[in-house]
Order: sequence, then structure tokens, then C-alpha cells
Amino acid sequence: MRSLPQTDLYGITCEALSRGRDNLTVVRELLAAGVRIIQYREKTKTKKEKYAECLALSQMCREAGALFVVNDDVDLALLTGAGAVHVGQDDLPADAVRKLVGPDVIVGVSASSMEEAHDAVARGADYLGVGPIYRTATKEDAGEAVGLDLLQEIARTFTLPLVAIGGITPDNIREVMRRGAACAAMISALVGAEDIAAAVQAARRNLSGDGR
Ligand code: 3NM
Repeated sequence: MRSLPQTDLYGITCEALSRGRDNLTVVRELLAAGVRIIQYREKTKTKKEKYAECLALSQMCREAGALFVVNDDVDLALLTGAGAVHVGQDDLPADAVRKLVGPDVIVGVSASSMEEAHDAVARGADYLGVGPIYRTATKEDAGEAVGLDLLQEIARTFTLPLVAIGGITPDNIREVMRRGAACAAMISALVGAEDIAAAVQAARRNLSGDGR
């Protein structure tokens, strides 16, 4: 079945923010901490490097029962048996991606406005990444924060799952989920944490209401 796993956290790689740890080490820690969606996102590596990392990460995720998502590179997603591919507004549109990946791979699309959400849904996206919810320095061209109100409006308009992204931390995740996100994507708050397992636990403590 082609659907996003029901889970709270969506971890995304960024080796430059990982405190000297490599992506394999970081993903191993995320999986051990119970994160069940891992997106491979690296903007500066060569295709060859990305291919080798995706092969290893895809297998690690499969063994852990986690969904492996490749950002942007549809070819890498197909070649490494990823369960999902995520594309932004400057990448191939979802209907074109679908032609390449077939019916079984999940296609996620980034949306930062109602118009982009409508377009992605019309083109058959399986989930939307909505953001940046809060201001973030992690993505240079992320633009101004779109905020929780847009997230809530999109959640009320569509039935597909929403992955909130941008500036999300263990401290603000509860509010993000309350406004209609199916799960919360984090880069710096997870891969940049000194203790990754502690960051995952802190997010889950907050979500369960024990953190305050
Ligand atoms: N996409 P952090 S914001 C990769 O708004 C990405 O679509 C965004 O990093 C979007 O969790 C973003 O460190 C960066 O803020 C998220």
C-alpha cells in the first residue's frame, strides 16, 4: 500500500550539520531511537557519493522497518529501492515523477502556499511537505516562514497527510501537530543534536504532554 507510515517524526539528513558524524552514523542513531521515516537530502555531494550512501541507507531503513525517502533524485530513489521520493517546487512535478516511479512509490511535494498545495494535490502527490513553518537557517532559499495558520488551512482543505517542516524542534512540535500535521520533519534539531536519542525522546515527551 502506498501510504506514509503513521508516525510522529520525519528525520532528514544533512551531513554538514551533523557535528562531524557521517550520514550512516546519524541515520543509525535515528533508527535506533525509533524514527520511522528517513529522508536523504544532500545538496552538495556528487551523484556517485549520493548513490553509495542511498544504497546503504535504503538497506538500513528496510531492516529497521522504516520508510526511506530520497529528496529530488528520482533516479536514485528507483536505483536504491526507496519507498518514497520527495520533490520541491523547482523539481519535476508530481505527475511526471509518478510516470517514472510507477504506482508503488510514495511521492511527496513541498508546498509553501495554498496554490502550491492545490497544484501538488491535483498532480497526485501522496503527501505535502508544508513549510517553512518557522524561520530556519538550514535551507538557504526557504523564504519567510509561512506559519501555523497556513498549515491549519491546508489541513482543513485536503485529506492527504501533511509533513510540517522548517524550524521545528522538540519544544514547538506539539503545537505543529495540533495544527494538523501528520508528522514533523526536522533537520538541525535531530542531526545537529549532540545526543540524537535524547532529542527524539524530548520531542516525544512533549507530544505526549509530559514535557511541560
Ligand atoms: N524545506 P530545520 S524548510 C529542507 O519549507 C527544508 O520546504 C523547507 O530544516 C521547506 O529543521 C527546510 O533545521 C529546512 O529547520 C528544515
